[in-house]
Amino acid sequence: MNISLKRSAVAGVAGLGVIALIYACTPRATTRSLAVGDAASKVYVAPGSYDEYYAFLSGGYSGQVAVYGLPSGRLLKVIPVFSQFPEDGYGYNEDTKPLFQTTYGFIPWDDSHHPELSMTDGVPDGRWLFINANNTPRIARIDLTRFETDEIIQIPNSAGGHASPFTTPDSKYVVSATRFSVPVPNTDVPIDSYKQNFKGTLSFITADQPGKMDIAFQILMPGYNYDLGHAGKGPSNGWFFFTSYNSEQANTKLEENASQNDKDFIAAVNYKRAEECVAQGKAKAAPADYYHNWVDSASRLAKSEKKTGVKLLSPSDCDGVVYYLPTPKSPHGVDVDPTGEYIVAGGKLATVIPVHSFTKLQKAIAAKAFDKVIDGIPVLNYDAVMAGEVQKPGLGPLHTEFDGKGYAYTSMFISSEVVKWKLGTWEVVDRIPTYYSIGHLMIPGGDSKHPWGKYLVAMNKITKDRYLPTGPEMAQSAQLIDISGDKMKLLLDFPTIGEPHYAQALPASLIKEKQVKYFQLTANTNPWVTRAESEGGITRTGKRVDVKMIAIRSHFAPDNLEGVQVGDTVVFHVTNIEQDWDILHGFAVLGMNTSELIMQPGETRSLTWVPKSPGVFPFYCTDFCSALHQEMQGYIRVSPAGSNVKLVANVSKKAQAQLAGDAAKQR
Ligand code: K7E
Ligand code: CUA
Repeated sequence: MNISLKRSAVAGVAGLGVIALIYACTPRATTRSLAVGDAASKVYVAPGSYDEYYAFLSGGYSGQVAVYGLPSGRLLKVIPVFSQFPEDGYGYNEDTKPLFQTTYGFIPWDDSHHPELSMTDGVPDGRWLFINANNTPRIARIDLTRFETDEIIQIPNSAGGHASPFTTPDSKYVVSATRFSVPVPNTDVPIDSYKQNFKGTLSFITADQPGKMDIAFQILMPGYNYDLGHAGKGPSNGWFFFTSYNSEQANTKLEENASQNDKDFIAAVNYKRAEECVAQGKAKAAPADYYHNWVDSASRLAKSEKKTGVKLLSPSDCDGVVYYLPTPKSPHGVDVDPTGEYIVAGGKLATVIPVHSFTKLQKAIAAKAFDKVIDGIPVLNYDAVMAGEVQKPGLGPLHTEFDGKGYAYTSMFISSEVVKWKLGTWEVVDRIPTYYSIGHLMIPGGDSKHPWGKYLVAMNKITKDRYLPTGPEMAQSAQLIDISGDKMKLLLDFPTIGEPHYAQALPASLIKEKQVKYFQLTANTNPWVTRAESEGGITRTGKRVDVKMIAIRSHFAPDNLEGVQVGDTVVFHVTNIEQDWDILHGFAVLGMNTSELIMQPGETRSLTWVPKSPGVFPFYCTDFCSALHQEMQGYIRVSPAGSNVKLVANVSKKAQAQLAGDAAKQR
């Protein structure tokens, strides 16, 4: 959700403003009484005990992912994805920098909204988590055996990768639809030529092979704003649904100008049909440059490749590939129920929750129940595809998830509540206030074929007084709600990082036992690996000096270096030769212009340092690793340019003996 919507929702939209303000000012007193009784015991996970679920919350404008345990709401880890992370050197060290390569150059930040778990047969399988970059459209893959970002692909012909990276039930594709329509390809045209020149794209990206993500094809769409998406499943497997707004095609003051039409559209995409058309050569080869970046698993070095060209499919060249489902008033979320029959939209300015039927959609297509055709896309008749409308659900429906027991839960941004309703009868059966202005909500597996319908996490937008105040910006928040009974119960608030848009969660048992504990030193193919002290040293190539070092409790070796000169570029390659779980070392040198390195066990990391003045500069381990951690240090001497100080790295007696032994063996 963007700021302008927040503003209009809270202060502007005709007739709703007053109600919004009333809801938004619900006094805190009533909130206290809601989390009573056995709530505390339900979220209490005793010290040393594990949580039942892993939850992955988007970090919003932090660009990262935060991992929480549920039900405790304890923060377990921040996984850096699209933003540099000095805590472990991600995006600062030489090894991971290529992940941030784009056609716009090196980008150290983005805004991430939607984490999405990989699935097998429509159920989260715990292999990967995908997440989108909203500003410079990209999709990242996180490996859940290491909780690390392994791959980032840029999406060309796109601007605002918001409807992303929702996955197909087999994880064959993740998608990205452009939020902002732009000229395709992007060229210099007057902005007010929007209607003629601006287009949307829906991108299908292959995702089932780690390290090999690629743009399979793009579908060229009318110049609307594409907002969110979800794959079909079961009977609707092979289809993808995307919401769009601004069917008015306004290019200024969208707040008003894009809220004129009574209905906008959900694009129903038959992507199996798209595959056929692409195979038949009906897509045009279009120019497009983009980067694909991935981590090589043996060296743990990120690589970057520039790609050119995409297959661009126009709906008018492939009949049956896209249909429009009319949907009231600027829809935001689109969610498909576990059976795959119902397609639920969240019309953020609508007063009902419209539900489309996949069976009726197929019938309407067969009967050609079209109201009109836009750019080769038939618009299906609203009544012909409508399964039902949830009446009087509240105000500002945004997102819906499912409990697998026949109920749906919709977040209501303006009236700040979660509304539970029954699939099929469309009756509202329960509602619970949230504090305040809820955005997404999430049930573990709640957008899949198999929800684990015990908890719901509400992620709140304008939650500004749930915790001790912290200056002009207060803590963002999520709320945990018990949905195991007939009535929803508020259990817990917990603060989040950045702005928590969407989240995903799954039972801890699906990934807990698969965790990598350390990297095999013998399998490390980094060209600068140092597997033993005897392999360390210092070498000069012109003005570049490379230092190979080991780190082990509790020393670096070598730890005294001389012969470096002002004007040199020094690259430290430090290998953590520990082969034990959770034994990490760090590395930092006085005056460096980057973050520390953190080396996981068995891993090599490289840091570039350009000394600017003569002197002796200490370096040290930044990660407390043993009782003698504070002894884990060294010095590097820097002499003036042209000095005749010899290039040396000290070698211990033990390493000398090792070297002598190796030499003897070779004789
Ligand atoms: Cu509704 Cu970006 Cu999915 Cu925020 S988005 S809420
Ligand atoms: Cu190694 Cu502290």
